[in-house]
Amino acid sequence: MENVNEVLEKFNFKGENKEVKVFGSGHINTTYLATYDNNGEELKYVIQKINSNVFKNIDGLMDNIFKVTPHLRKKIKEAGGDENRETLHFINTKDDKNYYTDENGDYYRAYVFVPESISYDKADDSNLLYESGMAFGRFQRLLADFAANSLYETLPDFHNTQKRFETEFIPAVNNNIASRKAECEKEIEFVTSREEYCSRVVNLIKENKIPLRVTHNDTKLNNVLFDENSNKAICVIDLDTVMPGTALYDFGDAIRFGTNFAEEDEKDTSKVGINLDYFKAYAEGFLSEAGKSLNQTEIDNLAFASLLMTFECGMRFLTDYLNGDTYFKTAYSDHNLVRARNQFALVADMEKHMDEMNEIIKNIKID
Ligand code: ADP
Ligand code: GN1
Ligand code: MG
Repeated sequence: MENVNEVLEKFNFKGENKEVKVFGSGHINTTYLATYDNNGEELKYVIQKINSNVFKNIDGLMDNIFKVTPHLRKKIKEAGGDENRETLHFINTKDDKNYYTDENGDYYRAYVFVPESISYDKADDSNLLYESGMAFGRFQRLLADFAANSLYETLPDFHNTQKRFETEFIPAVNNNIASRKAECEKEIEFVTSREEYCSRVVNLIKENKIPLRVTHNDTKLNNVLFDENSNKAICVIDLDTVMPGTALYDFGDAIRFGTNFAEEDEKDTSKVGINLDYFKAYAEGFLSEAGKSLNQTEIDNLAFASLLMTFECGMRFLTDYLNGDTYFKTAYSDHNLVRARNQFALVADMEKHMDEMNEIIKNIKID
């Protein structure tokens, strides 16, 4: 497990280390859970090796997190919430830095594990969707008065679908670096025949029809912590992509992941589809917190954004497959292709249900 024990010693943790193990199911960073004994009291910390292949400016990224989390803490406290539980609490190194660089040039950061919390890779009831919708809606609301221009853009054009199509997907197809193109002709055709989707939200931004806000940009269900006893959402995690974005990205990406009948890498695509009850539950939760701040164009595009974020993610998995798996962590050789096929099956199902999805949004009262 690399040199994680050495890494632990660099941080200001309380007590004596008892155990450390690999943890979580994110596709980007490597996450460890360390248990400490502090004079009989059990304390847990999360340590993450930040993926520096993905994130090029670690100072900028950590600076964002150390700006955003105190803001959230203050707002949560003012509203009478529990600021220690409802936002992440990062720990500095012993020499007072917000991350540690080891001799290999790898970067690590640490935060307190929220006691009695759990995250889900797949929902088993609509309440989890309602709760996560509230959590991300609230997150956006609490950051509405945060100066967006003080944030470093950790991954520029992260959800610019048009740019991803033109500058990443098409070159990946043309270059065919990993010689995998022949086995994904059908999937390539799926994307190219839907190119028109890519510019729709980008154009709404350009035309000033929807505003940029401070958003999370990676609103997967497993980026929300739940109370393991009550299943109430506690807080939003994975803050690496908090930067200016649109409400549509946050809504759409959550629907992509949380409402799929199957997990994101289910191979049997006949199991993939959108659970409309979950869609309704998430929309109700999200709009109960963020609804009042959205304009009509944003509301009118929530259903389409769900399809777009699913399409974009499928295209990113396919791009990575064509490039030889250099971005997302994979567990087996065609993992990214399996993920792409899964996302495209979900896109196709959303296309069938788009009218119902729009109708569900229309019928939600925002007050
Ligand atoms: P990544 O960028 O790799 O997705 P995350 O910050 O999302 O990194 O952490 C990876 C995973 O670890 C999460 O999806 C979640 O499953 C788990 N995780 C992280 N922090 C906690 C925590 N405090 N409590 C429970 N699970 C956590
Ligand atoms: C990655 O880090 P994680 O696993 O929460 C990715 C998201 C994708 C998602 C697909 C920084 O999210 O954009 O939607 O995988 N994060 C980054 O599951 O690229
Ligand atoms: Mg994550």
